[in-house]
Amino acid sequence: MVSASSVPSALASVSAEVTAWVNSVAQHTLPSQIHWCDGSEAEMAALRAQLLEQGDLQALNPETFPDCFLARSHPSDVARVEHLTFICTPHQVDAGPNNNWMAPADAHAQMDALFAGCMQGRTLYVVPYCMGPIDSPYSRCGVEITDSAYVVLNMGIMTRMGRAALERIGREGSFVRGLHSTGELDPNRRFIMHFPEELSIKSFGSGYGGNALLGKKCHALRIASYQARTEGWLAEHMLIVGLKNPQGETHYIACAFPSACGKTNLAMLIPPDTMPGWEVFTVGDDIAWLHPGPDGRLWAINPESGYFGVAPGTGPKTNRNAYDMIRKDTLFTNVALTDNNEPWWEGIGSGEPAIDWLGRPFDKANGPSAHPNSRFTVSAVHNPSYATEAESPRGVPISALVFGGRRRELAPLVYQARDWAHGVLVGASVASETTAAATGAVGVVRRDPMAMKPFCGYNFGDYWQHWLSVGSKLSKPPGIFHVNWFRQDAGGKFLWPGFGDNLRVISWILDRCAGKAAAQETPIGYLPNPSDLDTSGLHIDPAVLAEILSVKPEAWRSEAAAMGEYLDEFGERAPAALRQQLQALQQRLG
Ligand code: OXD
Ligand code: MN
Repeated sequence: MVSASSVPSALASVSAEVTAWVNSVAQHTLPSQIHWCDGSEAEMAALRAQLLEQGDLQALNPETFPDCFLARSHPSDVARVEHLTFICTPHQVDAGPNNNWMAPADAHAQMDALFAGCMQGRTLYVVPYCMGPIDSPYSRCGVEITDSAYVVLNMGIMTRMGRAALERIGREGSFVRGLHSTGELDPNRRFIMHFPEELSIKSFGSGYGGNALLGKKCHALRIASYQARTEGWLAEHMLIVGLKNPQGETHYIACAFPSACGKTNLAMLIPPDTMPGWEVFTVGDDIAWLHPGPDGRLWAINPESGYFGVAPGTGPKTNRNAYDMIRKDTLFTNVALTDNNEPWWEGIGSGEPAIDWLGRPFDKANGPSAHPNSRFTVSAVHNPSYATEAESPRGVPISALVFGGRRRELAPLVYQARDWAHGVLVGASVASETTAAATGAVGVVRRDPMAMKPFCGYNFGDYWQHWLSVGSKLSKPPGIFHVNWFRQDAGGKFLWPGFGDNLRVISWILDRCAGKAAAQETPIGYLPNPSDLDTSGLHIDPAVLAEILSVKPEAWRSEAAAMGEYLDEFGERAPAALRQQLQALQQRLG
């Protein structure tokens, strides 16, 4: 073990608290060296060179994909592990039925046993990072200790990582402590533990993104949601996108969809040719931190600085911006390769796979060539639609909040909640088919309130109460909407074209917020009449449009009853105001 005297002199202003913590972790995990990350390009290049030499990274075709690399994870370590993810609060009720729970002392004992001596022969990397623009009062810092150079490279893209973050920590004194080791990548010795009251995380046994890049889901959602509750703001699983209409006005919306339901695509949407004059600016594609502003509006920052996007399905027709942005400086994980050493995945639109994600010659009998949850990690500044406002310390004002899920039936294309409290019920009722972003069955409908089921760091009952109280601080609250791009007919054919055409729905949403668009009042909220949507140049059967813009009271009565049962799971923590909203919905449904 080396001592913390190895703090480089250029980083000498490190706070004593960080140094003491790094020292105590090193004494416990026994690394052969300690590396304090400064976040420089030279440091990243050296780490890439080291991983290339070890064979843990592979360079891709330097002509067509310059500075792009492929990493292959352990085949049992390809997604978030919700069943091994815990919230550790002194009282189980504070974690709620929405989380796995363990008492903090037990969790620490279990994790400390796993971490004992686990870094022998390895380097301990100290990764200081800032979630959000470095000069924003809304940003929060953390330090991740990890023994994975792959994690450091990803954190270097996904967060403001290095010297400036360490300096801010030195000034502020407080930071989230994230301790990570890949261990032996043994699924039986894998846990992701969160200690919200201590602002700390311990993650062992996985190198996969959401389990190992602790700034992302662990800090920016689970710990931050807890912090946000105590400080009066919201940490949400939402993309943030700016839309400039042909009249030159820009409005921002934040949208919560479960993992792998198209947040990245919507955040980078390309307007259809039949809607000239619209422009789209991406602020973020996964996480939004929302603060009531002094002007009574809700303001959002994106705490991340990169995208950890799902590769399959990304092609020139579905997401041209993403397709273009990942042609340089991109780290791919678990994608397939062409015989020209270019990355490949299902839905890329051209080429053919030669080598599958496991490194075997491609054989379609083995299933998809790229893992369904294969990813790209890339800096946000490479996105052709990147919004410079993503750097704004005060964030962007939000005109509409949009919830959505992947549902074959029931939920119409779009509807608007009657007001904020009804919108909280709409968000709490989100249900969606599960995807490959987490291990477990795919395609099963489950409740995923606010798309936060895997990410809320405390009891959902308290969380909905917090949503209601944030609303009461907003004199100009955003409108709240629900969308469903995924309606299918009996044969499994999608009824709505999606992608760029989703702008037609967003345009209606923005017009509703501006009081300019008509709607029909239904028991579940306000829906556009087919004629209220801009369908110019869209080839959609009017009967299909009418179908996806209709409400079936019988099916909604069952949905409301199921929602009542779901709220009952939260007992007295479920806010009375939410139950009243549900009763009012049931009355309207008759
Ligand atoms: C993600 C996820 O990686 O939601 O963003 O799983
Ligand atoms: Mn996500």
